[in-house]
Amino acid sequence: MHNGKTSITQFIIEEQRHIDSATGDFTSLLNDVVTSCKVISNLVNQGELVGVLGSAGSENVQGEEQKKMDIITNDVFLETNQWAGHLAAMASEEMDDIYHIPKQYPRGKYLLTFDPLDGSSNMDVNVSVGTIFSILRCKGDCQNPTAEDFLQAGTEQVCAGYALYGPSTMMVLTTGNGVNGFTLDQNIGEFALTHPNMTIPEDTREFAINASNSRFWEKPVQRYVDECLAGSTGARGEDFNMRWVASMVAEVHRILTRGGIFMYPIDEKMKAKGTEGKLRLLYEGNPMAFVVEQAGGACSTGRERVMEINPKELHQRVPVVLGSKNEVERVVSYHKEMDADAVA
Ligand code: P6P
Repeated sequence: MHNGKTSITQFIIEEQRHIDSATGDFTSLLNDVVTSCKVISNLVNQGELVGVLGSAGSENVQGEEQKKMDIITNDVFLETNQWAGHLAAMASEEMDDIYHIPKQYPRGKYLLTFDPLDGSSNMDVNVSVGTIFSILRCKGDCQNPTAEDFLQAGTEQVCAGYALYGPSTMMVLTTGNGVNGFTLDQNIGEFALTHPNMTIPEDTREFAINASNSRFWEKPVQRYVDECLAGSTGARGEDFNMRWVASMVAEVHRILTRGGIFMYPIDEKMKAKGTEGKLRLLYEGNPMAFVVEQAGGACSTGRERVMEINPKELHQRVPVVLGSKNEVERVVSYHKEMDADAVA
């Protein structure tokens, strides 16, 4: 407790009591993740003062251009989380294969997946970026983990959350016992509990989607967005607002704060390329789905609950429709109608 607010350290210790068979390992691991985000926050806030903007001149496994900060923040996570003996291995958007804990360090019973700097292309234009993380139990041979050990449904997550590097740096996390938000007090370098028990309103009049892809959308998505755009003159009878930050963490945080629906659906262009979506299941879809569901929202592919997907590969992509429960359910119902018509 400091200035009358609970610190994230105290909160995590109290949370540990809700996790079966949790020992100090979980608490210490989560505190190391928090430390990683503090280091990244400092780098993000300094930007070009420390020469971290711009391209690294390389590509990640997704074939996407890597920014310098993608690599720098990935290294921060590895260095901060590899030594304490809580992890069997790590996996990240920025690494082709899983990261084995170096032999000089003990191995633990947890697995950590993360997107170290989601929306990193926004760094160069000084727009909010974030970190997304998810913690799983290693159910296989923790001394010799493989990529297959990470292929667990989102319902198996022990903890998930994100850090948002915005006007203030915040961390939002869940261990399956609701969602809580913390703001970094830069004066003392500690996160304070500022947003207890975050919940998503079941209804919203605000949608987020990259409308430049509209010509590729499937009919249910097209129908939903058209109705939003028609506003009070159309089927919904109410006007809608639109947002698109191109930073999933910022979108999800806005939705946790005031409701909304965020969509990165599968489309005809992706189908033609044989991909399932843009976002990655293990370190974007599942952690955000856990947080959103724990806050009373919903997260679907449009056809199935994201957290029930059984992953087939480490960097598997997934369509995402998440946010205010009633709006997600409406989009799902439009998919059901279309799929039923297609079969009839
Ligand atoms: P687009 C960032 O690259 C990201 O993975 C998410 O954070 C964000 O929601 C989405 O992709 C933005 O995609 O196609 O608008 O650049």
